Amino acid sequence: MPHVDAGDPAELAATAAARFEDAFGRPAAVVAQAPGRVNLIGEHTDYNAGLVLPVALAHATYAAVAPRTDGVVRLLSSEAEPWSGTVDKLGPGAVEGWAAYAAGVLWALAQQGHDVPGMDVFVHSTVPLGAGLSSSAALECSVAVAACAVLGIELSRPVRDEVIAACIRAETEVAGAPTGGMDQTISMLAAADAALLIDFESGASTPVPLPLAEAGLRLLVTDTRVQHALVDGGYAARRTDCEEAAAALGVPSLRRATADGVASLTDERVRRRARHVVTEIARVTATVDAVGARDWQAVGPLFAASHASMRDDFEISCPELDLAVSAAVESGALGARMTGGGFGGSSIAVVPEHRLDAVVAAVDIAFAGAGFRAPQHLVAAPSGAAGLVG
Ligand code: GAF
Repeated sequence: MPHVDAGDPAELAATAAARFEDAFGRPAAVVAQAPGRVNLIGEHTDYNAGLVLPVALAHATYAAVAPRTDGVVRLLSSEAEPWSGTVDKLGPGAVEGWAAYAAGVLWALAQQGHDVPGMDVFVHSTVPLGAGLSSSAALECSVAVAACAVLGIELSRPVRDEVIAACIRAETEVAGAPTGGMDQTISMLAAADAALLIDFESGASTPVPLPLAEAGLRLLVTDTRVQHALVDGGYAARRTDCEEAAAALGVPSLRRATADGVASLTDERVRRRARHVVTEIARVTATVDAVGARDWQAVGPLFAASHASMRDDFEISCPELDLAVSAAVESGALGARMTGGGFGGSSIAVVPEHRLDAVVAAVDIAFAGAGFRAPQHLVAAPSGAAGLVG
């Protein structure tokens, strides 16, 4: 099956270190990795104080880093233009493009009171870019973990929480993507072989074991290769609609909204946005229950309802995502839905292992028939959290 390989962590870390040394003429002090993610269910609920259920991928970003004494920051990537600047000019408005995510992390760590020195950074990633699989958070978290090591900060649980907060500030304030925190949280707190139930009201996160292998199931992720960008206006507009709904209902967030309340909203678009959020939060709870009961059949209708809600009420799907979902279900997936921020990006399907090749082939044929660009697939292996490598 053609798919995007996660690669071997030791080899990828060695590659990042070797490219660092080639580029900067000295060895890296540390190499850190941080995973991308795929969300099982719970979309656009994080910034509504709701529930999400993401899984960390084996696909990750590797950051090789060494400190400098002159306050200069140099950022290199195997996939993008180099950037350089100084540690006192890394904040909002000072950096653009991919470098804003990495530089923004150093800025946010300094804002937290850390004495951040200049740094040389080389990043190398197997997280598909612009595929809705959290390449931005993987970049942020890998740089943050490496920077903490350079600063001599041990990666305790409270430090992981600080790193999450720093990465969210980098993304929202420096890169300008008004995202909700799910991606940074799963990258820093994931547990292997589990999804993570994150409650954005209480702040609690609970691993939900995913015994997929014992059920003969795999998680198939299909990247439609319709590039999505969270700095575009669609994501922010959805967020504004949700805030408007909460304000109209007099609740602090849509987590506190009821179905009756939502039905009473007079603005039709805002009502549909709120209905998506309220029903999606309920679907997260139902999915956790189904997974806990090993009732995988129950996941199918929940995924279907989630996808329909995003397509019709939240209006963040696209023809390619709709086709990836319908072709997967028609060819044997137990359930499929679009995943992530939307406006392109990826779908996720729960597929019996013996149907995996057939589902991939069916999606490929459907895309070719529709005249769409060929999609890319990967099998998500629920993986652990960001950390140092070696
Ligand atoms: C993107 C955002 F970064 C997340 O915070 C979340 O809102 C997601 O879209 C939608 O569930 O990944």
